[in-house]
Amino acid sequence: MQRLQTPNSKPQRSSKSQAPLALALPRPWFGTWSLVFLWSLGLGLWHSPAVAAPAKPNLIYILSDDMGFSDLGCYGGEIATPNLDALAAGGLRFTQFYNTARCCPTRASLLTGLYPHQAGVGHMVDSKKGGPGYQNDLNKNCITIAQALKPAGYRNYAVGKWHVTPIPKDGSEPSRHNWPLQRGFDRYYGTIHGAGSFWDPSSLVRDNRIVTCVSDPEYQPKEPYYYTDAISDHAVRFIHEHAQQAADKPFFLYVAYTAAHWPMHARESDIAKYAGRYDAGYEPIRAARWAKAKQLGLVDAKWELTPAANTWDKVRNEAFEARCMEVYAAMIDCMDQGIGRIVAELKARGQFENTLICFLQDNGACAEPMGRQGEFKPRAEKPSLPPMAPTDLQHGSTPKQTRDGWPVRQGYGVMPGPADTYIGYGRDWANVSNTPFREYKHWVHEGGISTPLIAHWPKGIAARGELRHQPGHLIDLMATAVDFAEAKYPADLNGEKITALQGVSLRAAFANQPLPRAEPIFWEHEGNRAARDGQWKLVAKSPGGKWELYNLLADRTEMHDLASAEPTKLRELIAKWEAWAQRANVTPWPHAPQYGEVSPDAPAKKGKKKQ
Ligand SMILES: [Ca+2]
Repeated sequence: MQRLQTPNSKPQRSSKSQAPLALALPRPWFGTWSLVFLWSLGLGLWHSPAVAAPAKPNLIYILSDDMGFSDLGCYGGEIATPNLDALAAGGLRFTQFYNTARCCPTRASLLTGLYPHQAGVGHMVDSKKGGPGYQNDLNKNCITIAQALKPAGYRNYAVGKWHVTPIPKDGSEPSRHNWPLQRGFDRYYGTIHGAGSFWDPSSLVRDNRIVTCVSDPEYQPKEPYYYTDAISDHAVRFIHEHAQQAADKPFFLYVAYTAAHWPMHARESDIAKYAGRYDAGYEPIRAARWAKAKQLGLVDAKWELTPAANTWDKVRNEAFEARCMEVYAAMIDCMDQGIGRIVAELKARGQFENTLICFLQDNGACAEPMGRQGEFKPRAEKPSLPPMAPTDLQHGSTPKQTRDGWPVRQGYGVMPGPADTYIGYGRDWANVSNTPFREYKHWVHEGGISTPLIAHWPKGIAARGELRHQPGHLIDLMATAVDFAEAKYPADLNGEKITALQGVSLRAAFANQPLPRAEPIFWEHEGNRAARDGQWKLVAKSPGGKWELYNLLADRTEMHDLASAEPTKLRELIAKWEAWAQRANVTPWPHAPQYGEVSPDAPAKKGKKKQ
């Protein structure tokens, strides 16, 4: 096992005996600030320009991981998300906002305002490379929102999952060329890699320094470490420190939660809130979400609900499946509690009114069978592996053991939640999460790419609790940031040409006007392809799959393929998609078959099932 060695390594103490430095940090300030507040009132300084909020808004973009369209309470779900629901009630909910169907491409697109292939991240950072669109590391022809906003006077903070540059899994020294601090952020706390234990995340980094959750002297919570809370605590900390160090400047804060990506890990106190909630299975939950989404106006009652992925009577182990969803709900619940703490800190600093908060999800719900296919492994009587020193590192997503020596277990029936389990909640609950849409993470049918977007900004958005139906995409978030920050998106930087912005500012949609988008929105991931042009959607599944065509106004659940009935529209959209694929480095792609080609090995596989 590799041991962490950095110049900043300190002598280690056990987490239990270590003073809770981080959580203790904000508290002394409350007293101090109360005194300052009373003093300033007495002297009539409350309206002093020195303490006035900066005119430019702060921007907070919050991204969650692997969640479905209907999980949040304000999007039809039964999971308790009162803090996000309150932001929705005080702001806007977009009903047709889109991501790119997968972790890395979504982050690359959100951060740069480009389609992911234009930023070099057409696939995952640890997958095989291809042409310029598939170097799978941010390229030199893109900048992040932080890089764009810095010249406009912003300080920039990032917390949580980064996942736009590779990090070696063999423990060799990583290149930091695309880490947040080299990409315009002033402070960073989070994980460079994409997934891992919530109890002991791998690739954990503070600024440019690799840390472990138990050896990091700057953050030792009173409760056992849990990554979602660590992300929330650091978002709060950065807002707090900003007020202390740079109150005259606006800030951009990027908060990338890993909830509710596998593994299903959550605090027992949060899981307990959902005990028994899912015992009746998929059907009543899905039906309730569909009904509530219709009642909220998020979906059209005329659309046909897609078929269910499974029925509860076919489930092998009901207690296990119900527990998976209880933990999933608890993960989201905990994230929402953290967002509540972020909001409270903004209010305490007088920044809530002039901060644009956007919340969205990075891809549709996840059907990957992580940890569910092997044989059930019971927990041993006692830990069977050597305990880890606080500076010991485990690399990659799936740890072999917990720090106190329990082997990490997978297999159908392993009850998720604790640190010695590594389980996904599976396709059938993902289908419920994506109510009412088809498909999942990876695919670009509506279930893979549809996300809530909550936008809240009391000073900048007049509407309260309204819906917006304008189609939007991740590429619009850079354009929105540049617009409201009064920043200039550069044509070149350090001698490198910067690819032109692809999105449009959401300003018009905030005022309930149409977005001035000149061309369709496009997708490609693993050969899954789509274009959205007004009410029309062109979409195909797999590199060799045939094109389908849907009228989303009448049929957003993609149940009635109009490819044969509307050949002119079909050809028009295919031509637009092909032109985009060429200019955006989508083709040639690293998947087989190449776009437009028949798989070369198809005839050779006689007797095998067809693609
Ligand atoms: Ca994801």
